[in-house]
Amino acid sequence: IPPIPTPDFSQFGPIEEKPMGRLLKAGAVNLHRSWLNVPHVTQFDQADISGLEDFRKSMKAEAERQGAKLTPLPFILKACAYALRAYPQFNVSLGAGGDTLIWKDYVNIGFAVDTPDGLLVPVLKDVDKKGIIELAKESSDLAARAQKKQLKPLDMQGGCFTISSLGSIGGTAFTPIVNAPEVAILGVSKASMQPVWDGKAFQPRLMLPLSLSYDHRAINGADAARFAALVANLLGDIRRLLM
Ligand code: CAO
Repeated sequence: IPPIPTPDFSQFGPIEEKPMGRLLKAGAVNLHRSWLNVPHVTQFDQADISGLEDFRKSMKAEAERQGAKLTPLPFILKACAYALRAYPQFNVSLGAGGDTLIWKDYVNIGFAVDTPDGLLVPVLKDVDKKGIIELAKESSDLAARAQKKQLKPLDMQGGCFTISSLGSIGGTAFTPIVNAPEVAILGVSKASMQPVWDGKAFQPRLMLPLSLSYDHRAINGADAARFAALVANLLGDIRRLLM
């Protein structure tokens, strides 16, 4: 790879060169490795979360009494766990030689946490077996420990899939980098009210943008479209999670 030139920036204005922090350096290595090794494609979709938001808001006080902050994240975790079981080709890693697939019969999902020192990805274990309140509590606890640099190595290992949620900040879509050796990652952007045609008229609906990046060596585009559509359908009517 041709190196990027580093001119003497000081000839254009004042500068200061500082070492990168440990976390930033580790993140840079991981992201660069994934970017160079994985042929990425990103599939975009959107979920109508109008009903989910009504339900979430109606459950917030009850969740708080149980010690949980109910954000959209635990519902997204649950929908992804369901989709990973429905489409197990997303719950794989490529074998060392690149000619085998390692299929996993467990569903652990990491989620990106933005900290002042860089990105951390704690992993929730057995997401398919846990309830929404439990997932809300565990994800808040892991995010809080990530902020305080109290995560243990085991808290960040064993992930099958990652969620990167920028929904509390903004944006309409982005192209997340697969967290290899996982083969897919779901980016979540900010939900917004959109006019949606119901066949007779436009209705105001709360739409959540989803960006699913995947390793095209392991997953084909049609399956990615199916996976994203399933996640969108599950979030559109969370009663489907019981089916
Ligand atoms: N659309 C609209 N609002 C959203 C939303 C979405 N997609 N997702 C969250 N929100 C809302 C929440 O509901 C909450 O509002 P209420 O208090 O009214 O319910 C508010 O935004 C704040 O949410 P939060 O940030 O406290 O909680 P979270 O569960 O959404 O996110 C965490 C937790 C750890 C994922 C988040 O704090 C974080 O660090 N995100 C950044 C991840 C990141 O950097 N990714 C990039 C990686 S690649 O460089």
